[in-house]
Amino acid sequence: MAYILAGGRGSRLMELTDIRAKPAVYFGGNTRIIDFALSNALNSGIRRIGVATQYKAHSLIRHLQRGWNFFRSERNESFDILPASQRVSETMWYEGTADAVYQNLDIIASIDPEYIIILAGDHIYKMDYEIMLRQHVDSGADVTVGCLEVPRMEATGFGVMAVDEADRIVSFLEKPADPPGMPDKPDMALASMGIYVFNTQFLFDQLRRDAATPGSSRDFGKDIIPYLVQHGKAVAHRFTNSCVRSGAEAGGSDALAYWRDVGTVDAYWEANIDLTAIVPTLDLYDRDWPISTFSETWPPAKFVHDEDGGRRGYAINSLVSSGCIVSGASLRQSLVFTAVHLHSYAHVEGAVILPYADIGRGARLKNVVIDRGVRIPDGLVVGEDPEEDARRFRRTERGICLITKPMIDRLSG
Ligand code: ADQ
Ligand code: ADP
Repeated sequence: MAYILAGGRGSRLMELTDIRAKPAVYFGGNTRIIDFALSNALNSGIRRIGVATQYKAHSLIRHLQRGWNFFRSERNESFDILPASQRVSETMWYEGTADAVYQNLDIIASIDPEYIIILAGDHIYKMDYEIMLRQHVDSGADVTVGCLEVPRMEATGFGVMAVDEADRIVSFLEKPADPPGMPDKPDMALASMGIYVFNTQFLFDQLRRDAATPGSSRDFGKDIIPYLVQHGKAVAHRFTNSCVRSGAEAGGSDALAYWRDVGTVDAYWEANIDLTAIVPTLDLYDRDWPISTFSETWPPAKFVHDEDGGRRGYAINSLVSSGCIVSGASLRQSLVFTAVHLHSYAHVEGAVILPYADIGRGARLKNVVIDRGVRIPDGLVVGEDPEEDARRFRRTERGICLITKPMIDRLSG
């Protein structure tokens, strides 16, 4: 069984997660972030899935119901959406990530899987979890923790581990201020991906023990994993290209495969814009490892180009989703989601435009993220005057502007 933690807000995405949880945030044209973990599970042969939700879960739950509700109990499959519903105590929502599993122990018990893989619903990657499960069974570990190498200075936001020759974890520090480097690569640290394989019965025992431990924050990274590194057998599973069954990723089987947290507006913009590269590292067209989703059916994207009238409608190095009408507007290095309209004489470059947005005549936009349904007024210019941009929108350090509906309303108000 795969159990996906999808309850966190992802507050560093700023206004993008004001109305939806991070796993529900749109990514890649017609998918959402959680579709990656779900598709990995499906492609790995897992047919029993639970998704724990909490923060602003409406958009996420609607997406899961529309797109992922096709599992059938008579085929021994299950798909459960598990919102925090105060099932254990009438005063407590999910506290930490471990609690988000603990509060549903009875539901997991009724499904009765032998092994359970705990996943995060907020990472972009392709991974065959069966390889991790096999390693878990072969090594006889109590818990197997997915991990990857990250630059040491970036590891402050991760659980950081040290391992012995057999990849048994010998120390684990959750979000250390000064992360320890790897013995052979002092500038790199071995970071937890926040994904874990357990024998279900063993996990149950640990969750009950943790729930009875005063002062525990009921979290995998803060409590359960550090405890098992001390008192049990915790083993690291290294995420490399050999964990991507389709083998589409370049750089040899030992090389680090594509994995992104997209936790900030900059990282989110960059990972989306990366898809417009001539050969992107993340292949969304991979038939061996499809990323499934719920997607509305719209007619094909339409481009209106009227040379005589001076309205040139075209897109260069861009992805344009179905339902879009690009009428006399130009797009460069942009990713446009479903049913967006761009009107004449608009020029857009380095733009991530979420569904149902409308880009007014003559607008000039550079390096922007435009939220769902935003109507960009005619003639608006973004990306040419940093101070003006910062006054009106959420401008990041690297100069990306996030534009949401309330920000546009304030412009005219
Ligand atoms: P964090 O990245 O801080 O650390 P955390 O906030 O614990 O992750 O969230 C992990 C996952 O659980 C996310 O998918 C989130 O949406 C979800 N989640 C958070 N709170 C939840 C709740 N109350 N109910 C349901 N779901 C919830 C973790 C590990 C680190 C590891 C990083 C890798 O603790 O050791 O390095 O993930 O990103
Ligand atoms: P502009 O892009 O000049 O601001 P419109 O938004 O009215 O003007 O669209 C111009 C062109 O885009 C139309 O002439 C038509 O070719 C195409 N278009 C707009 N809406 C539709 C639609 N619903 N179905 C098909 N084509 C459309």
